[in-house]
Amino acid sequence: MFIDIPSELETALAGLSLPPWELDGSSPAQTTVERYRTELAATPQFKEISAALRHALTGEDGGHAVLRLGGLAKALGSSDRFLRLATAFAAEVAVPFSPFPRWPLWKDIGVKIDKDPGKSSGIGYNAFHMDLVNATLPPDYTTLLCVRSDPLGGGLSILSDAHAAVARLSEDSRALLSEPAYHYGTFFDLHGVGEEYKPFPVLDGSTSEGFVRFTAKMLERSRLDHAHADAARDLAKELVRGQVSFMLQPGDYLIVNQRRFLHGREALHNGQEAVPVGDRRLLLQLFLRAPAGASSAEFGQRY
Ligand SMILES: O=C(O)CCC(=O)C(=O)O
Ligand SMILES: [Fe+2]
Repeated sequence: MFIDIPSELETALAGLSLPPWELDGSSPAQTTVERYRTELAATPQFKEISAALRHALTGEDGGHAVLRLGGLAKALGSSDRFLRLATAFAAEVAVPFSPFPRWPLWKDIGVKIDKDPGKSSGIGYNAFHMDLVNATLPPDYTTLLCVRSDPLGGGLSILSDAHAAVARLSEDSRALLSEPAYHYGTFFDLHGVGEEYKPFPVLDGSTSEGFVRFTAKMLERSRLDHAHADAARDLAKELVRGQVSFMLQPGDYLIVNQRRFLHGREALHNGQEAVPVGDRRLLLQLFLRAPAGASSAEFGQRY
């Protein structure tokens, strides 16, 4: 679901000078959010684009969107001004926050040759997962802003409808996935995402809006018993069967509703060693929390 910015709106947005955001704890302060909202609301066609964005994320069959901010990225460079605009769009969807107390609001995902290739900023296949899978309250949305694509042409983004994949599984697999038999990763110094959930069930038995608490990375990195691992492998296969893939271009802003879609990334192209660090793929990541009890559509209409 790609959302283009009409040129009239693009011109108006490029002309805004949003102030730097103030933080209140780990989120932008309310004064900042209101200022951003007011400024954006005054631009032509903004309301339509904002509504389209929320519909893509929360409407029936929705769950993800790519907002194409490439024109603005070109006009503004990857400057603070551009990042403020992206933050303002994010704040239209839900509440931006950083779960990592010592890190800035936006976290760099660069390319590190020496890292576990299957993890964030590694060079390999980053298998289907949700972010902060082992927290009791994972972020409702994970968002990735593309600064640079892989200059060698790898690193397609992959997405899959988690509930659709679950619906294709056998009852036996679903029953196993509903048991608290799964665990993954560490939980350290995190903020605003509840507590460590260990062991967790992949399916919490609730509605279609419940998280499918899954990461295919646990198949290789966690010790799981045979039956539960097999069920998880079935789900991983169905996710791949239902996947869509696309290349994020500079300025593309991918927003994923983690209650509906799982995400990942194909391997970067071979030969990253030869690419200067400053030319390698670079994404910026930001997490969003939907206000308690409100769908995002309602959230947007309140302002
Ligand atoms: O590199 C990507 O495109 C995705 C990274 C990711 O999913 C993560 O770091 O959690
Ligand atoms: Fe991720």
